[in-house]
Amino acid sequence: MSFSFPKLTAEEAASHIRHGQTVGFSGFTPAGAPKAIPLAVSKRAKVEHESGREFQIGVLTGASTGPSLDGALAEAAAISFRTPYQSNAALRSSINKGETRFVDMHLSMLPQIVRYGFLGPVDWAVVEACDLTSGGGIVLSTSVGAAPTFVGRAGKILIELNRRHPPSLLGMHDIYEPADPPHRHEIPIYHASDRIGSPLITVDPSKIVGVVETDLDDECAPFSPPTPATEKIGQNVAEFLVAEMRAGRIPKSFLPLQSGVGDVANSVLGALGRLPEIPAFEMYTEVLQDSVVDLLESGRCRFASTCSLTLSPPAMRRIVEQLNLFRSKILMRPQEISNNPEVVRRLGIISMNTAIEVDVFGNVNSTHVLGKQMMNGIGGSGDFTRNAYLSIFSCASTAKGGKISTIVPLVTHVDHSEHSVQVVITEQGVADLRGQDPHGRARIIIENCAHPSFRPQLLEYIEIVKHGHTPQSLSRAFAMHRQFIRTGDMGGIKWEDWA
Ligand code: 0RQ
Repeated sequence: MSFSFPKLTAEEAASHIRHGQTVGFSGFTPAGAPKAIPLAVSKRAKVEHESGREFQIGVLTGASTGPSLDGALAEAAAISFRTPYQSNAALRSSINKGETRFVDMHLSMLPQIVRYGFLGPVDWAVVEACDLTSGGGIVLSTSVGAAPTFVGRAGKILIELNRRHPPSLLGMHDIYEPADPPHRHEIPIYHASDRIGSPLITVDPSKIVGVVETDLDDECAPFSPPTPATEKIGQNVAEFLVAEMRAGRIPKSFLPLQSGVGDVANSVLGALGRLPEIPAFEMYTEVLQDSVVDLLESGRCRFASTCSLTLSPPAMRRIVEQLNLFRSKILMRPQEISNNPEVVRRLGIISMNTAIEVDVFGNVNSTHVLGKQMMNGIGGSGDFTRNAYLSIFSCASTAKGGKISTIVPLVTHVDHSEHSVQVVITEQGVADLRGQDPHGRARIIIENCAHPSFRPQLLEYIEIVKHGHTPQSLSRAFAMHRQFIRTGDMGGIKWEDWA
């Protein structure tokens, strides 16, 4: 398609953005995030800082982004405020030093929070597109995220037209923005594949200030090779789901799956694809990783509703080369729909996310190391977990070379409470918490999921603190963490020293 908007260099586009403004960038994970304009903004920030002038912006995106956006802007000390999720080392460091204010938010809620004005005005929307019309039609690239809301709310819009993604991606997006209360209706999705919206975003063309043309791959990080622990976790999850099917608690046609990001999630999906007893399934998820491309190609996954194609460049090329096949099997939705609690509850999603630590009662910490250092953020894990038919958390039973037990007496930060977490899985085994009181939960989690080197001390803890509906000792609950801070090891604890 053709368009009549001014063509700008990235530097010209960046020169429009002023200190103190709030920018809503497209992208959900590095997929579909602008790359050239934020990089140019970061260079500009460095120049301003060298001249002794302030230059920082508020950054809103769908979720995390890549090195050219979060990475470059954080390294240039150019982000004053960031929400809702991130996973970049430089930005993480800036957040943990207190230099960037970070609001960790459920991803499904961000668009309406922006629309309600809770975060103040959005000055700019900077959006990556694969096609554009003069009438203001924008075909997004490899994610939807919160881009429809950002362009709707923003005073002005800059477009990065990325030629690496073909205009024929048209038809892979399903843009639907719910009306705000009191006018909101139910979201009419009854199957993962239901299309309810428009294939493109339409904006007031007078808001589009210019277009920067690029030709760049998404900056999605490659996966680490599977470890024995991630392989075993994947196998444990897959075998648990088969047993649930045999017991009649999951229908023979199966239920749609949501899967988080990272190596564990990739291994789980690989294992599910390999088990012949699990029928071809659908996904209703927020992030589509490389393993799902294989499953869609082989027919093991019938359909994937997602918010982003978080794929390595080779996996993305496979999609583009077989667009006719994949167009009928993938739909990208805005995050307030891909992660919508109403739809997750209705479809009966099986959610599978990763924990940093889990306590013996089933509370999960997904975000904070030792209760204070932000890792990435809650992301979409809460949207799915709280509303899932079956909510599963997995992680390796130890971290940092076996010095840390991921099963602890009490988590140092709660993202998912015991009321939402139904199943915990490590490489050691499966703890099915359904119908268990806190005493039962503690035994099952310790015996089935804790590493053998930490199991005796955790069982001893439960023996010592056996009274109360939830057996707990306020003086000892963080002893393992406190000992790790002192000695670098959670093991060999003497509970009497912490009374
Ligand atoms: O540290 O990177 O220095 O080696 O945490 O841990 O085991 O590699 O696991 O990459 O899958 O990430 C929860 C962070 C897991 C992620 C989390 C250290 C460990 C390592 C990473 P190193 P692993 P993963 C969909 C859903 C929240 C958002 C979410 C996450 C590093 O899955 O951010 O679910 N989830 N979104 O060594 C100290 C412990 C530790 C620990 C692990 N107990 N104490 N360090 N580590 N456990 C996606 C979106 O929402 C977009």
